[in-house]
Amino acid sequence: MMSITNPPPFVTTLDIRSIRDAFPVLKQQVNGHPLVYFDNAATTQKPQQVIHALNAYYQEYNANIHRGVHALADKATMAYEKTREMVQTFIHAQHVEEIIFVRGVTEAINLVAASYGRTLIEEGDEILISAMEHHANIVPWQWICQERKAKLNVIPISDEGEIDMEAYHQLLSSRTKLVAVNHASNTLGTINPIKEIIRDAHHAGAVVLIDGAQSAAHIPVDVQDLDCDFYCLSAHKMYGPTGVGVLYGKKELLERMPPYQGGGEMIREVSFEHTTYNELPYKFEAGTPNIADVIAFQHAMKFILEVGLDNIAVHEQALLAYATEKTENLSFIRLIGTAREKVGVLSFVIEGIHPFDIGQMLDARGIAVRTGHHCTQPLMARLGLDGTVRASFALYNTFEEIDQLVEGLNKIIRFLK
Ligand code: C6P
Repeated sequence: MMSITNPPPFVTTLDIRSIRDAFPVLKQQVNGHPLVYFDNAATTQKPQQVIHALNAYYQEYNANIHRGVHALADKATMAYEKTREMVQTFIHAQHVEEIIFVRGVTEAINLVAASYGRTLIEEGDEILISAMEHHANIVPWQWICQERKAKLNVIPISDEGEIDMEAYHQLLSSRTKLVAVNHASNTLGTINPIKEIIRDAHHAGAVVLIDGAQSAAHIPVDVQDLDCDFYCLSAHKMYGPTGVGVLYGKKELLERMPPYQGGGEMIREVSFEHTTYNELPYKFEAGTPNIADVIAFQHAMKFILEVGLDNIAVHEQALLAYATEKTENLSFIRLIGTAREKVGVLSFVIEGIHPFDIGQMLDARGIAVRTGHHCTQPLMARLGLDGTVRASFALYNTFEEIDQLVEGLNKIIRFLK
């Protein structure tokens, strides 16, 4: 990964023109300007293959899965289960039944909190999160700590936006039962040293959940090598559809955990007196799932693998290095999040101008960024900020688009100051 003090040359190995061709949404004008889409940490755009897969399901074989004996049900079930196998390959899970489909990272974390947390966290236990977590990796743990009379501890971060590993080691103890941190921060871009975090948590006897919302489309993930206990993904941040995510969990843990929701599919046998549960992964997939979007997600992963995660990382790191250099040279910009290892997220503030106003003025030039607290209010409080402007990059972004962002910022400043 890139080090900001030692950036790689601004080159790419990707054929950006043909990649961009696959994304119909990028071909439009917004407010009279060609769209520059820099809101990829919120959600990425979808390639034609994914859109086509959604259409094909509804036009050709819409049917409920796992239940029917007819041809359409069979075809839909096979396609749905093929995505599970592809996720297994994508994150290198040992068993296919360790892959559970959920709505996204938010639901994955809520599932673990409700199931694992409610049964295996006890009074006096501690849960450890970092100061740069998304609300989705804070609120469910607050609830469990209140309910189970456990304590929520927070690992501090440096001003640059890196986890304070010394403080982490001091906070870890035999009372720590669960550590939940993100692989990469949505607000700062920081890539956290999760392998070390996981190893040390295991030494203390804690299980580890990794929020992979901002990493899976940018960094190769190998859950066996990481040895994490849970890993969470959102398909819509990986060029796939909204409403689909994955909870990976180690089989032996998932087997010990009670179901999260009751209903069809998650049962083995039901009487009015007693219910027994289905095997993994179906124990955690109650009701009719988001069939079309799960199937289409397969095509998003295929797209990523065909381009190659290593190539994607090189391209996005070059974009980040270029954008960092260009914006660092603007006297009015203060970059927020200058960790040594980052994904393609550039957060910044401009003294005296509200991030929302900058976002609106960039939008008037066709440039889409996100502004505000990015669902990390405690992080904003730690940094003493109300919010930031965030440009987040994906594999279809170009150096010219970064030039347009810089030109836009210069014009805003000339207009306002
Ligand atoms: N971050 C952003 O613009 P869902 O909404 O369930 O797909 O993902 C939630 C989530 C969890 N963790 C991290 C690190 C995230 O970045 C997100 C989503 C978006 O930054 C929307 S707030």
